[in-house]
Amino acid sequence: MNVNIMNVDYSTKIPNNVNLGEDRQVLKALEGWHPGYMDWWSDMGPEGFQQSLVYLRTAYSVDPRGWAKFDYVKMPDYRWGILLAPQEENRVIPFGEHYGEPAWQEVPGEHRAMLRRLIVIQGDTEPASVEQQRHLGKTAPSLYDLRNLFQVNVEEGRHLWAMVYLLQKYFGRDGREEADELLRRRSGDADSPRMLGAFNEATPDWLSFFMFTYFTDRDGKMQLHSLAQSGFDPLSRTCRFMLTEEAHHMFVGETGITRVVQRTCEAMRAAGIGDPTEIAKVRALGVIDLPTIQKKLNLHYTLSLDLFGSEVSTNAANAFNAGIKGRYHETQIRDDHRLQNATYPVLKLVNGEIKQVDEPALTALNMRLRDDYTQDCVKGLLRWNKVISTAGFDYKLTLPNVAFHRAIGEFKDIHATPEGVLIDDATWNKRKDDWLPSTDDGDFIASLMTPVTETGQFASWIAPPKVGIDNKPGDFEYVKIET
Ligand code: BYC
Repeated sequence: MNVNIMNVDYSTKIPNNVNLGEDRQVLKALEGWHPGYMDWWSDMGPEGFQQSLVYLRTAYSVDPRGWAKFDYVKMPDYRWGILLAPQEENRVIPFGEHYGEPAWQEVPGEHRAMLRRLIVIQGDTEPASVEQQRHLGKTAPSLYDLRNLFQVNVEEGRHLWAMVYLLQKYFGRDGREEADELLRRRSGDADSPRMLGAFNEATPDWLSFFMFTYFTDRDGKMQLHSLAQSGFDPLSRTCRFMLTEEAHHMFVGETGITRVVQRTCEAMRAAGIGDPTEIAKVRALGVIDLPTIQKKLNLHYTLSLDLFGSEVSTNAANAFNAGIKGRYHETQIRDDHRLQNATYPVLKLVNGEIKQVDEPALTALNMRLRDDYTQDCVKGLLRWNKVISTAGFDYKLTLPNVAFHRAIGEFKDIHATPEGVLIDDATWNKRKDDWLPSTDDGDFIASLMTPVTETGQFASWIAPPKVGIDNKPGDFEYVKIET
């Protein structure tokens, strides 16, 4: 591998490894977009803390062995840049009608609209999550967590840059217009919302933040993996590098939930509580009871399932046929990579019952990706349940049935219990607070969200992490707060 290709050029205003210095037109377009981005960051990025020094990791190379450097940075000075994984020599399109043909270095004209739409949707989620999380700094349970929040935020900002680069370099004037629109839409705005459902929901507290980074960022992982297979090579390379950053976001979610569960179990043991469903007693200890954690999990998992689109989708089939969006780990799958005659089992509503039906594999690609996602989600649940059982409690966190609480796809018009039993509207209305966070649950969690800003200290409801970021000691000052 050529090391020069991997190292990032910091000589232009926009750090990059795509030779922007010699691509005057795109550099100019990006420099033109930059002030609008900075305005957006100052209006919609983390509230407060913009003058604080944050111990952040910045990418300085795309070499997987050592791509990041840690240092104190003020967030507005973070070097957002354009970073693509190195070009693979002789890469071919790994699926669809163009299977085996050389990967495209330019946008294939016939698939231009579809490609642009997928890039815009991906791009739209990145700033949306920053907007959803902007107020969380005020209630961080520790400096360690505060730093992780900001790391996630600056990287989502960089992922927006990544998509904007593709739009501006490869899609001419309409690409530039889409890039501007990405800064105009706002999460949850009545007139100009973000494009996908989950990105217009509130992230009201830190438990939601951890659930979001576990479940919703994991949708991001699956979608990025599928786009990393794309026959459009610049998109593939962009997504491959984004995935290296994404891993930390899911780490934040997984370990965050582990630490909440651990703290709850420790507190219950210390107080001699044997039954985790004695909610009032557990809450009196200043920790979040396991049934409420389960409700938050139900909410964020199902919102994230909706992000996969309909189970049966011609959009998905077209994108696959065109060689634009592949399957998770496409190149490792042993089949013809065209799926002309294959079928895939899909859960559908048939005569008022949830039934498994074989559908053409091509139109069932969203379902397949969603199944891969669910398998990936289970790993965290095993870890959290291990913490609970090791502490001696008989309680298990579970993933709800895919028919439960859905707004997209087969089950959007019916109600089901988390176990997948179909129920009528009246039963749903009566029971939904047993399964999803209620106003009371929200108020209780909000009551715990008092900020902790002393080094090495943690809020009552969360255990400290096992190790620090960049191997720093427990009392490390991850954020030097300036107001
Ligand atoms: N909300 O054919 P269908 C991330 C629309 S997260 C609202 O079933 P398709 C991140 C759909 O657009 C990953 N609308 O869907 C995480 C279509 O409309 P049109 C983001 C929805 O196209 C955390 C119609 O319904 N990346 O990176 O097969 C922090 C029929 O849809 C929704 C991507 O999603 C919804 N949930 O699949 C930061 C990758 N679902 O066109 C970042 C790019 C569907 O008929 N996107 N609709 O008007 C895609 O691959 C696909 O567009 C989707 C939908 C998977 C989203």
